[in-house]
Amino acid sequence: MEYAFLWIGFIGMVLGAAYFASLIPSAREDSKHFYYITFFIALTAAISYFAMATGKGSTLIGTDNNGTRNFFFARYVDWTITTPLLLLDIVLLGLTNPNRNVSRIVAILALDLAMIGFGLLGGSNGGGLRYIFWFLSCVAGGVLLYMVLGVAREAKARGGQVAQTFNTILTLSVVLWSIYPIVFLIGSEGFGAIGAPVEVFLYAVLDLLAKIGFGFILLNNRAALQSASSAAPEPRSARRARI
Ligand code: RET
Repeated sequence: MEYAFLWIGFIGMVLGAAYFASLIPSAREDSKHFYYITFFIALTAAISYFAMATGKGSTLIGTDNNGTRNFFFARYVDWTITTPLLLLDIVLLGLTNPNRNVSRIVAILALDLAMIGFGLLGGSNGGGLRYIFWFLSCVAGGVLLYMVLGVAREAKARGGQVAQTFNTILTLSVVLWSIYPIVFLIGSEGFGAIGAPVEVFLYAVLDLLAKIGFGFILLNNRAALQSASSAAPEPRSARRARI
């Protein structure tokens, strides 16, 4: 059964990627990067789902009670690539001047990689260790959320379409991203309260909403993307330096 859900995930990601690619030619030059990033997110997930659906994205590992379970490592490869790109979409929309916030962006991406990295260690370990890694992953995610809310304040101050679209995609992302650690905990990598098919189904729904639903909303708000990318005025010092 879980393989059927993996194929559905694959088809959803392919359709999403094709749709996002179809929007690229008509996108304005100064907001095209949003389209490329979002297309690449869907493409990466499609590859990951294909790997999992064909049995190449998982491996059997031992459980605490001497049984075995499927560990879907392809998820972590996918998330390592796609969650920083999702965050990049979010911060590039929210920040008035990304060029002058490079260290902030780097910190956000690094925290995200720590969150996924600890998750990988948790998911591939047994015993009590996995809960320690789960907790560390949540700590990284909590600090990440705090930093992203800082960007949200800036986006709100920009008003209009940018503030509105930002608010929608951020709310969607915060809600969906918070469910991942719960699925981890109740699934095969945690207590095992739900069966493998339910776990695979839940992750597929979350992934489709967090990537394709997210991209659909973002890329269909052209006005927001345009005003987000219209260059903020350069600081006076920079202008003077060029003369
Ligand atoms: C893990 C491990 C346990 C603790 C936490 C986790 C968070 C995962 C998240 C994943 C987001 C994935 C997305 C995928 C693509 O669409 C790794 C499950 C906090 C937030 C958005």
